[in-house]
Amino acid sequence: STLVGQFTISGMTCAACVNSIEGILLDLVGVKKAVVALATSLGEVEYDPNMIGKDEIVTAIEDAGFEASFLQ
Ligand code: 9UX
Repeated sequence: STLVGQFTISGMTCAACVNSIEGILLDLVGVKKAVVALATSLGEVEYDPNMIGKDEIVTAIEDAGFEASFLQ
């Protein structure tokens, strides 16, 4: 199955941050798609909830030095 989740990210200051976070997310087992936007500070992931949860996704982003929280 697939869930879609949106999250806010703070700490992104240049375009390379976007590529970095997208790469980190796509490396996580269970994440199928990841899109991050610098201008809006928003991100969206498609993930398999049987393989990964929002908590692990947030932790991966925060381990890279950013703050993240899911909208719902
Ligand atoms: Mo730009 Mo982001 O030099 O982690 S890559 S600030």
